[in-house]
Amino acid sequence: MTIKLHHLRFSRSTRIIWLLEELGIDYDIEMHDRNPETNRSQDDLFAVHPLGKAPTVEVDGHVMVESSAIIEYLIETHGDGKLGPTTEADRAPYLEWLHFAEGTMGMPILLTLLGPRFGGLGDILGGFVGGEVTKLLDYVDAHMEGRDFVVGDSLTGADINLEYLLELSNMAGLLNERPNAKAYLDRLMATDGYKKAIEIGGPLVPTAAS
Ligand SMILES: N[C@@H](CCC(=O)N[C@@H](CS)C(=O)NCC(=O)O)C(=O)O
Repeated sequence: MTIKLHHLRFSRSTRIIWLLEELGIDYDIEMHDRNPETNRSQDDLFAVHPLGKAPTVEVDGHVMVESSAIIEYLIETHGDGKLGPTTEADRAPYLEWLHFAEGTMGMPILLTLLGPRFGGLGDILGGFVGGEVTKLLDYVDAHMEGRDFVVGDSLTGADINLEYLLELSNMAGLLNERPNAKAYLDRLMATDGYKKAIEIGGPLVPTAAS
């Protein structure tokens, strides 16, 4: 049964296009647009899953949401040994980093980017979120010192999951003083798989040309 990815333009479902391209497996893709006024997903995505979130993937008879779970499942069941940890010792850090992206890092980064659109986060929430963002990005920057990939010596699903949040962080200038994280992001964005994903799904955020 063919895997079907529901891709919302300008969103983190781009990372699943990247994953599927790297895995080299057949898939169908259905494009969904954001509501031009609210920037939220619309009825066509809610018709697929009650949360109306992207990515949503139809796979093995299940309609699946949550990037980290989708990445873990697709690598495990359709990966043919690709993009997972290459040693038993890497398995724990691989799962940790794979889930760190959406589990701990996602919300503070997203709130930082969305805050200005909603009149700012205010002193209390803004202080909490700002402190988290500093801690999280410093952690990634320190971890990437002397490493090419977040775990092991080759690209894994954990790198693919992290890239989206690092790219958004970089757009907000948050990697300017974090050279290891910035160099890591640059390397990820230079991969053929990432470039192919952007070619298919479009950029992560609207640009003048899109
Ligand atoms: N933790 C979820 C977050 C999913 C999510 O919030 N996706 C955004 C796209 S970046 C979305 O669907 N936004 C549209 C909306 O919520 O209306 C994941 O990693 O898949």
